Amino acid sequence: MQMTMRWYGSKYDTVTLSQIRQTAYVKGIITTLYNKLPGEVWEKEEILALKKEVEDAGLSFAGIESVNVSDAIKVGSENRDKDIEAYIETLKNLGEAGIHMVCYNFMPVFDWTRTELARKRPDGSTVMAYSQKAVDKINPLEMFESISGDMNGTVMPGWEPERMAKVKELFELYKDIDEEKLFANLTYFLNAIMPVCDKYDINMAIHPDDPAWNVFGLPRIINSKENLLRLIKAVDNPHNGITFCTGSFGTSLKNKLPETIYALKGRIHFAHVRNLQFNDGERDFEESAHLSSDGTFDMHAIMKALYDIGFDGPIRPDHGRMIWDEVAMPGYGLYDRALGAAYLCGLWEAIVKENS
Ligand SMILES: [Mn+2]
Repeated sequence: MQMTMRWYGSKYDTVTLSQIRQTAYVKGIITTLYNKLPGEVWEKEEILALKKEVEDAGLSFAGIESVNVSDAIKVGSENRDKDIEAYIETLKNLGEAGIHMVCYNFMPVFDWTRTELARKRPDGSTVMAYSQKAVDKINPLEMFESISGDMNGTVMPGWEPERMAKVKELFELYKDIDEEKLFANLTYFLNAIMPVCDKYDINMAIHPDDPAWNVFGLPRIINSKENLLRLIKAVDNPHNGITFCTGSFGTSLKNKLPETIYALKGRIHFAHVRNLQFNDGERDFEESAHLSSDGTFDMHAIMKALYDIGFDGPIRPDHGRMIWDEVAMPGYGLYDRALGAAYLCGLWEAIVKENS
Protein backbone atom coordinates (compact mmCIF):
# COMPACT_ATOMS: atom_id res chain seq x y z
CA MET A 1 0.00 0.00 0.00
CA GLN A 2 1.00 3.60 -0.42
CA MET A 3 -0.02 6.04 2.33
CA THR A 4 -1.58 9.17 0.87
CA MET A 5 -3.54 12.21 1.92
CA ARG A 6 -6.27 14.03 0.09
CA TRP A 7 -5.32 17.59 -0.81
CA TYR A 8 -7.59 20.23 -2.31
CA GLY A 9 -5.00 22.31 -4.12
CA SER A 10 -3.06 25.41 -3.08
CA LYS A 11 -6.04 27.69 -3.76
CA TYR A 12 -8.52 25.83 -1.59
CA ASP A 13 -6.74 23.83 1.09
CA THR A 14 -5.61 25.12 4.48
CA VAL A 15 -2.98 22.35 4.51
CA THR A 16 0.19 22.74 2.45
CA LEU A 17 2.11 20.09 0.54
CA SER A 18 5.22 20.75 2.64
CA GLN A 19 3.22 20.09 5.83
CA ILE A 20 2.00 16.83 4.36
CA ARG A 21 5.51 15.85 3.38
CA GLN A 22 6.75 16.54 6.89
CA THR A 23 4.33 14.00 8.34
CA ALA A 24 6.87 11.45 7.01
CA TYR A 25 4.13 8.81 6.92
CA VAL A 26 2.38 10.22 3.88
CA LYS A 27 4.16 9.69 0.57
CA GLY A 28 1.49 10.40 -2.00
CA ILE A 29 -1.23 12.90 -2.82
CA ILE A 30 -4.79 12.33 -3.93
CA THR A 31 -6.25 15.42 -5.51
CA THR A 32 -8.47 16.81 -8.22
CA LEU A 33 -8.90 19.80 -10.50
CA TYR A 34 -11.27 21.61 -8.20
CA ASN A 35 -12.52 24.12 -10.76
CA LYS A 36 -13.95 21.48 -13.12
CA LEU A 37 -17.65 20.82 -13.47
CA PRO A 38 -18.88 17.35 -14.36
CA GLY A 39 -18.96 17.02 -18.15
CA GLU A 40 -15.94 19.28 -18.69
CA VAL A 41 -12.73 17.95 -20.24
CA TRP A 42 -9.58 18.16 -18.12
CA GLU A 43 -6.86 19.46 -20.38
CA LYS A 44 -3.51 17.74 -20.32
CA GLU A 45 -1.59 20.94 -19.48
CA GLU A 46 -3.76 21.49 -16.39
CA ILE A 47 -3.22 17.92 -15.24
CA LEU A 48 0.52 18.11 -15.79
CA ALA A 49 0.77 21.42 -13.92
CA LEU A 50 -1.01 19.90 -10.92
CA LYS A 51 1.18 16.83 -11.06
CA LYS A 52 4.33 18.92 -11.22
CA GLU A 53 3.25 20.96 -8.20
CA VAL A 54 2.82 17.76 -6.18
CA GLU A 55 6.06 16.19 -7.37
CA ASP A 56 8.06 19.39 -6.84
CA ALA A 57 7.00 19.16 -3.19
CA GLY A 58 8.64 15.74 -2.95
CA LEU A 59 5.43 13.75 -3.02
CA SER A 60 4.07 11.32 -5.56
CA PHE A 61 0.84 11.83 -7.46
CA ALA A 62 -1.16 8.79 -6.41
CA GLY A 63 -4.49 9.36 -8.11
CA ILE A 64 -7.56 11.48 -8.60
CA GLU A 65 -10.45 11.93 -6.23
CA SER A 66 -12.67 12.57 -8.01
CA VAL A 67 -13.49 12.95 -11.66
CA ASN A 68 -17.16 13.67 -11.04
CA VAL A 69 -19.85 12.01 -13.12
CA SER A 70 -22.52 14.32 -14.50
CA ASP A 71 -26.20 14.08 -13.61
CA ALA A 72 -26.95 13.41 -17.30
CA ILE A 73 -24.89 10.22 -17.05
CA LYS A 74 -26.44 9.22 -13.73
CA VAL A 75 -30.03 9.69 -14.89
CA GLY A 76 -29.29 8.44 -18.41
CA SER A 77 -30.68 11.47 -20.22
CA GLU A 78 -30.20 11.91 -23.96
CA ASN A 79 -27.11 14.12 -23.62
CA ARG A 80 -25.23 11.56 -21.55
CA ASP A 81 -23.13 10.39 -24.50
CA LYS A 82 -21.64 13.85 -24.90
CA ASP A 83 -20.63 13.84 -21.23
CA ILE A 84 -19.24 10.32 -21.53
CA GLU A 85 -17.14 11.48 -24.50
CA ALA A 86 -15.75 14.27 -22.33
CA TYR A 87 -15.07 11.78 -19.52
CA ILE A 88 -13.19 9.52 -21.92
CA GLU A 89 -11.14 12.47 -23.14
CA THR A 90 -10.29 13.35 -19.54
CA LEU A 91 -9.25 9.74 -18.82
CA LYS A 92 -7.06 9.74 -21.92
CA ASN A 93 -5.38 12.95 -20.77
CA LEU A 94 -4.90 11.53 -17.26
CA GLY A 95 -3.49 8.33 -18.69
CA GLU A 96 -1.06 10.20 -20.90
CA ALA A 97 0.03 12.16 -17.81
CA GLY A 98 0.83 8.85 -16.08
CA ILE A 99 -2.13 8.80 -13.68
CA HIS A 100 -3.67 5.39 -13.14
CA MET A 101 -6.31 5.62 -10.41
CA VAL A 102 -9.56 7.55 -10.57
CA CYS A 103 -12.10 7.62 -7.75
CA TYR A 104 -15.71 8.60 -8.51
CA ASN A 105 -19.14 8.09 -7.10
CA PHE A 106 -22.60 7.48 -8.48
CA MET A 107 -24.75 9.06 -5.79
CA PRO A 108 -27.72 11.16 -6.83
CA VAL A 109 -27.92 14.82 -5.70
CA PHE A 110 -25.93 14.64 -2.45
CA ASP A 111 -22.40 13.23 -2.51
CA TRP A 112 -22.59 12.43 1.16
CA THR A 113 -24.77 13.49 4.02
CA ARG A 114 -24.00 14.57 7.56
CA THR A 115 -26.32 16.39 9.93
CA GLU A 116 -23.55 18.03 11.96
CA LEU A 117 -20.12 19.15 10.83
CA ALA A 118 -18.80 19.98 14.30
CA ARG A 119 -20.29 17.78 17.01
CA LYS A 120 -18.32 18.35 20.20
CA ARG A 121 -16.91 15.28 21.91
CA PRO A 122 -16.10 15.04 25.64
CA ASP A 123 -12.40 15.75 24.97
CA GLY A 124 -13.24 19.03 23.20
CA SER A 125 -12.47 17.81 19.69
CA THR A 126 -15.21 18.19 17.08
CA VAL A 127 -16.31 15.68 14.48
CA MET A 128 -18.83 15.25 11.70
CA ALA A 129 -21.89 13.28 12.68
CA TYR A 130 -25.09 11.80 11.28
CA SER A 131 -28.40 11.43 13.02
CA GLN A 132 -31.31 9.79 11.22
CA LYS A 133 -33.71 11.55 13.57
CA ALA A 134 -32.32 14.88 12.42
CA VAL A 135 -32.51 13.86 8.75
CA ASP A 136 -36.12 12.79 9.16
CA LYS A 137 -36.97 16.27 10.40
CA ILE A 138 -35.19 18.22 7.67
CA ASN A 139 -36.51 19.27 4.28
CA PRO A 140 -33.86 18.16 1.76
CA LEU A 141 -34.05 21.52 0.07
CA GLU A 142 -32.92 23.12 3.32
CA MET A 143 -30.12 20.63 3.82
CA PHE A 144 -27.63 22.84 2.03
CA GLU A 145 -28.31 25.88 4.17
CA SER A 146 -27.86 23.90 7.33
CA ILE A 147 -24.56 22.44 6.06
CA SER A 148 -23.15 25.59 4.48
CA GLY A 149 -23.23 27.60 7.71
CA ASP A 150 -20.74 25.18 9.20
CA MET A 151 -17.99 24.81 6.60
CA ASN A 152 -15.40 27.13 8.19
CA GLY A 153 -15.49 29.26 5.06
CA THR A 154 -14.41 26.38 2.84
CA VAL A 155 -16.28 24.79 -0.05
CA MET A 156 -16.89 21.13 0.54
CA PRO A 157 -16.83 18.73 -2.40
CA GLY A 158 -20.35 17.78 -3.39
CA TRP A 159 -21.76 20.81 -1.59
CA GLU A 160 -20.66 23.52 -4.00
CA PRO A 161 -22.99 26.57 -3.83
CA GLU A 162 -23.62 26.55 -7.60
CA ARG A 163 -24.78 22.94 -7.38
CA MET A 164 -26.92 23.46 -4.35
CA ALA A 165 -28.66 26.44 -5.92
CA LYS A 166 -30.18 23.88 -8.29
CA VAL A 167 -31.10 21.31 -5.69
CA LYS A 168 -34.83 21.50 -6.44
CA GLU A 169 -34.20 20.85 -10.14
CA LEU A 170 -31.92 17.98 -9.20
CA PHE A 171 -34.63 16.26 -7.17
CA GLU A 172 -36.96 16.69 -10.15
CA LEU A 173 -34.36 15.13 -12.45
CA TYR A 174 -34.07 12.00 -10.31
CA LYS A 175 -37.76 11.54 -9.57
CA ASP A 176 -38.18 8.53 -11.90
CA ILE A 177 -34.79 6.98 -11.17
CA ASP A 178 -34.96 3.89 -9.03
CA GLU A 179 -32.15 1.50 -8.04
CA GLU A 180 -32.41 -0.59 -11.22
CA LYS A 181 -32.30 2.40 -13.56
CA LEU A 182 -29.39 3.91 -11.68
CA PHE A 183 -27.51 0.61 -11.84
CA ALA A 184 -28.18 0.27 -15.58
CA ASN A 185 -26.89 3.83 -16.13
CA LEU A 186 -23.75 3.01 -14.16
CA THR A 187 -22.97 -0.11 -16.19
CA TYR A 188 -23.66 1.80 -19.42
CA PHE A 189 -21.11 4.39 -18.32
CA LEU A 190 -18.54 1.80 -17.27
CA ASN A 191 -18.86 -0.22 -20.46
CA ALA A 192 -18.27 2.96 -22.44
CA ILE A 193 -15.11 3.95 -20.57
CA MET A 194 -13.48 0.52 -20.17
CA PRO A 195 -11.63 0.65 -23.52
CA VAL A 196 -9.78 3.87 -22.59
CA CYS A 197 -9.10 2.43 -19.11
CA ASP A 198 -7.65 -0.69 -20.73
CA LYS A 199 -5.51 1.35 -23.08
CA TYR A 200 -4.00 3.55 -20.35
CA ASP A 201 -4.24 1.08 -17.46
CA ILE A 202 -6.55 3.30 -15.41
CA ASN A 203 -8.20 1.76 -12.37
CA MET A 204 -11.67 3.17 -11.82
CA ALA A 205 -12.63 3.06 -8.15
CA ILE A 206 -16.23 3.76 -7.25
CA HIS A 207 -16.82 5.21 -3.81
CA PRO A 208 -19.56 3.61 -1.71
CA ASP A 209 -22.70 5.55 -0.94
CA ASP A 210 -22.65 7.54 2.25
CA PRO A 211 -24.67 6.71 4.25
CA ALA A 212 -25.37 3.21 2.96
CA TRP A 213 -29.14 3.63 2.81
CA ASN A 214 -31.63 5.77 0.93
CA VAL A 215 -31.74 9.35 2.13
CA PHE A 216 -34.62 11.64 1.12
CA GLY A 217 -35.96 8.85 -1.10
CA LEU A 218 -32.92 8.94 -3.41
CA PRO A 219 -31.74 5.52 -4.61
CA ARG A 220 -28.52 3.92 -3.35
CA ILE A 221 -26.75 1.10 -5.20
CA ILE A 222 -23.18 0.94 -3.86
CA ASN A 223 -24.04 0.09 -0.31
CA SER A 224 -23.68 -3.64 0.44
CA LYS A 225 -21.36 -6.55 -0.29
CA GLU A 226 -23.95 -8.05 -2.64
CA ASN A 227 -24.28 -4.79 -4.58
CA LEU A 228 -20.51 -4.33 -4.85
CA LEU A 229 -20.11 -7.88 -6.15
CA ARG A 230 -22.99 -7.34 -8.54
CA LEU A 231 -21.25 -4.29 -9.97
CA ILE A 232 -17.84 -5.88 -10.47
CA LYS A 233 -19.47 -8.87 -12.14
CA ALA A 234 -21.76 -6.76 -14.33
CA VAL A 235 -18.69 -5.12 -15.90
CA ASP A 236 -16.14 -7.84 -15.37
CA ASN A 237 -12.97 -5.95 -16.14
CA PRO A 238 -10.20 -5.52 -13.53
CA HIS A 239 -10.25 -1.77 -14.21
CA ASN A 240 -13.80 -1.66 -12.85
CA GLY A 241 -13.03 -1.54 -9.14
CA ILE A 242 -13.88 -0.13 -5.76
CA THR A 243 -12.74 2.58 -3.37
CA PHE A 244 -13.12 0.68 -0.15
CA CYS A 245 -14.20 3.43 2.27
CA THR A 246 -14.69 1.95 5.72
CA GLY A 247 -16.38 5.07 7.05
CA SER A 248 -19.01 5.13 4.30
CA PHE A 249 -19.55 1.43 3.70
CA GLY A 250 -19.44 0.88 7.46
CA THR A 251 -22.29 3.31 8.16
CA SER A 252 -24.49 0.22 7.93
CA LEU A 253 -23.56 -2.15 10.73
CA LYS A 254 -24.88 -4.96 8.52
CA ASN A 255 -21.85 -4.46 6.28
CA LYS A 256 -19.01 -6.60 7.57
CA LEU A 257 -15.83 -4.77 6.63
CA PRO A 258 -13.02 -7.41 6.63
CA GLU A 259 -15.33 -10.01 5.09
CA THR A 260 -16.22 -7.64 2.24
CA ILE A 261 -12.56 -6.79 1.64
CA TYR A 262 -11.78 -10.50 1.20
CA ALA A 263 -14.70 -10.87 -1.22
CA LEU A 264 -13.39 -7.99 -3.34
CA LYS A 265 -9.86 -9.32 -3.76
CA GLY A 266 -8.23 -7.88 -6.87
CA ARG A 267 -10.86 -5.18 -7.30
CA ILE A 268 -10.06 -2.74 -4.49
CA HIS A 269 -8.00 0.01 -6.11
CA PHE A 270 -8.11 2.64 -3.38
CA ALA A 271 -8.83 2.56 0.33
CA HIS A 272 -10.20 5.15 2.74
CA VAL A 273 -9.72 3.90 6.26
CA ARG A 274 -11.37 5.55 9.26
CA ASN A 275 -13.49 4.67 12.24
CA LEU A 276 -17.04 5.51 13.36
CA GLN A 277 -18.59 5.60 16.78
CA PHE A 278 -22.24 4.56 16.85
CA ASN A 279 -24.38 6.14 19.49
CA ASP A 280 -28.11 6.24 19.80
CA GLY A 281 -29.07 3.20 17.72
CA GLU A 282 -27.83 2.07 14.34
CA ARG A 283 -28.39 5.20 12.32
CA ASP A 284 -26.67 7.65 14.58
CA PHE A 285 -22.92 7.86 14.37
CA GLU A 286 -20.00 10.22 14.62
CA GLU A 287 -16.55 10.12 13.04
CA SER A 288 -14.20 9.11 15.84
CA ALA A 289 -10.41 9.00 15.95
CA HIS A 290 -8.91 6.29 13.72
CA LEU A 291 -7.91 4.21 16.75
CA SER A 292 -9.93 0.96 17.10
CA SER A 293 -10.75 1.60 20.75
CA ASP A 294 -12.17 5.05 19.97
CA GLY A 295 -14.87 3.69 17.68
CA THR A 296 -16.72 0.61 16.49
CA PHE A 297 -14.45 -0.94 13.86
CA ASP A 298 -11.51 -3.28 14.34
CA MET A 299 -8.91 -1.31 12.41
CA HIS A 300 -6.32 -4.07 12.73
CA ALA A 301 -8.70 -6.57 11.12
CA ILE A 302 -9.38 -4.10 8.29
CA MET A 303 -5.68 -3.52 7.60
CA LYS A 304 -4.97 -7.25 7.91
CA ALA A 305 -7.67 -8.01 5.34
CA LEU A 306 -6.15 -5.46 2.95
CA TYR A 307 -2.73 -7.03 3.50
CA ASP A 308 -4.08 -10.55 2.97
CA ILE A 309 -5.66 -9.72 -0.39
CA GLY A 310 -2.39 -8.19 -1.58
CA PHE A 311 -3.72 -4.65 -1.73
CA ASP A 312 -1.04 -2.43 -3.26
CA GLY A 313 -2.94 0.75 -4.15
CA PRO A 314 -3.12 4.12 -2.47
CA ILE A 315 -4.71 4.28 0.97
CA ARG A 316 -5.59 7.33 2.98
CA PRO A 317 -6.76 8.25 6.42
CA ASP A 318 -10.18 9.67 5.84
CA HIS A 319 -12.06 12.40 7.65
CA GLY A 320 -10.26 13.45 10.79
CA ARG A 321 -11.50 15.13 13.92
CA MET A 322 -10.81 18.83 14.40
CA ILE A 323 -8.23 19.01 17.18
CA TRP A 324 -5.63 21.39 18.65
CA ASP A 325 -7.69 24.46 17.60
CA GLU A 326 -7.10 23.84 13.92
CA VAL A 327 -9.41 25.72 11.55
CA ALA A 328 -9.89 23.80 8.31
CA MET A 329 -12.44 22.17 6.06
CA PRO A 330 -14.48 19.84 8.31
CA GLY A 331 -12.89 16.39 8.18
CA TYR A 332 -9.82 17.65 6.33
CA GLY A 333 -7.56 19.26 8.86
CA LEU A 334 -3.92 18.24 9.00
CA TYR A 335 -3.48 17.14 12.60
CA ASP A 336 -5.91 14.31 13.09
CA ARG A 337 -5.42 12.92 9.61
CA ALA A 338 -1.66 12.85 10.28
CA LEU A 339 -2.34 10.91 13.48
CA GLY A 340 -4.55 8.55 11.45
CA ALA A 341 -1.83 8.03 8.84
CA ALA A 342 0.74 7.30 11.55
CA TYR A 343 -1.56 4.80 13.23
CA LEU A 344 -2.43 3.00 9.99
CA CYS A 345 1.27 2.84 9.01
CA GLY A 346 2.04 1.35 12.43
CA LEU A 347 -0.60 -1.33 12.04
CA TRP A 348 0.66 -2.08 8.54
CA GLU A 349 4.31 -2.40 9.55
CA ALA A 350 3.36 -4.80 12.35
CA ILE A 351 1.22 -6.91 10.00
CA VAL A 352 3.95 -7.04 7.34
CA LYS A 353 6.62 -8.08 9.87
CA GLU A 354 4.42 -10.67 11.57
CA ASN A 355 3.80 -12.25 8.19
CA SER A 356 7.33 -12.30 6.82
MN1 LIG B 1 -14.45 7.95 1.70
